[in-house]
Amino acid sequence: MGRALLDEENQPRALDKSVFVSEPLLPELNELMPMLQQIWERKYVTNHGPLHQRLEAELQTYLGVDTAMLFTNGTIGLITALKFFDLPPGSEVITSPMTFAATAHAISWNGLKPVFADVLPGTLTLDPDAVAQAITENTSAILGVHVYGTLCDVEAFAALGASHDVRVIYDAAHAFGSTKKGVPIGRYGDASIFSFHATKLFNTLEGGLIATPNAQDRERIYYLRNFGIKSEEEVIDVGINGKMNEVQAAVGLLNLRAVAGEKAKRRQLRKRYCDFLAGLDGVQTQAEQPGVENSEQYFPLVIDETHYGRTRDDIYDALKARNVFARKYFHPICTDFEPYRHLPIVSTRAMPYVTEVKSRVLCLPFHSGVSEDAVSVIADVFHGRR
Ligand code: T4K
Repeated sequence: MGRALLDEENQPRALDKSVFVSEPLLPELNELMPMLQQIWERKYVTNHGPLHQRLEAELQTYLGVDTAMLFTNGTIGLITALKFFDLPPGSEVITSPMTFAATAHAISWNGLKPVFADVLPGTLTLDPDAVAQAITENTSAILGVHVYGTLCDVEAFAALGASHDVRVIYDAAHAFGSTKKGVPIGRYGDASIFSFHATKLFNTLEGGLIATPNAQDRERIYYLRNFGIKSEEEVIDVGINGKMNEVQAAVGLLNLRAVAGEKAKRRQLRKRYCDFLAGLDGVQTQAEQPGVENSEQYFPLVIDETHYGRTRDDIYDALKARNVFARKYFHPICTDFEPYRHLPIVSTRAMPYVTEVKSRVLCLPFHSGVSEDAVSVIADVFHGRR
């Protein structure tokens, strides 16, 4: 038997077309084109245009909040939200290291000090006991992250915020449309910031939004978003340029109508994944949270080599060899990055749980573009089949 044939036989079954962790939900071009034509005819392309106004109003209703302010991306939304609360310069904001770098950067960009606290086994969200331990007289806010769409313990943080007189803010980049006991997630805490990046369930190509449960927040956030301009001759605040343009808004208006369908497909995919992962010792799927509507943003796993026999990296590499590009979100964690490397992680344990779990996390491709064939290739990898 020729060597070439042997090699071919030894090759794993790979997909012809690569599949990525995320794939943007995009409107049909025939629906988008007439909207673009209108924008071109109006020649009003940004600065709170009519499509921007419509999208903002629709999202305020969809998210069930009293203030909903669109932003050009989630990071500028986070930076602006922290600015909005006028936290004392140099004060401490407690957050999770298990997040995208933007969460910590937004704190630093405001001249505030990020303080990292441990996460909970099971949910991988910020541990309220570790946060309580991290609170000092210099703490001005808690910035929880609904990581992967798994919700923080919002009741515990409300209690901590009230008893220590600190703000409670949520990075809700992954929690679009989530509810807890029927209450929209943007109604918890002082503010929640969503991301509408292309990789998010609901996207405007790039985009973001600050939501708050208070209607009176709208006016100042409006000024902060637009250089602090009140009139042609008045600038009343130290604002930034955080405006979303009309093309982003047009994509958002169309995508908002498609979100329910995309979510339904992701729920089916979640079930397919859970079915073949069930019974695999050492492979933990996302925590089920009773009374919570999951945002269907990510499908995270925690892979424990001691029980499963293979590492997270073994699986990542095996998937990659088959053209399946899973991601190790969020490893490295923030404290592995140069700007935050010197900072400790406050924990109730001798060794922070996040430093153990970081090398076990993996997000599988999670969107309607994941074919049945891809699911079967991924199942083969987890079950050690060629
Ligand atoms: N807070 C949290 C907790 C966040 O996760 C994020 C963003 C933010 C705050 C900040 O929000 P934004 O300022 O971004 O609105 C991606 C996204 O760029 C980022 O938005 C997201 N979190 C983060 C978790 O993921 P990368 O560096 O992983 O992106 P990239 O380019 O590697 O894309 C991932 C995969 O998605 C690619 O393998 C292919 C696919 N993809 C990507 C893009 C850009 C597409 O199919 N089409 C595309 O256009 O950060």
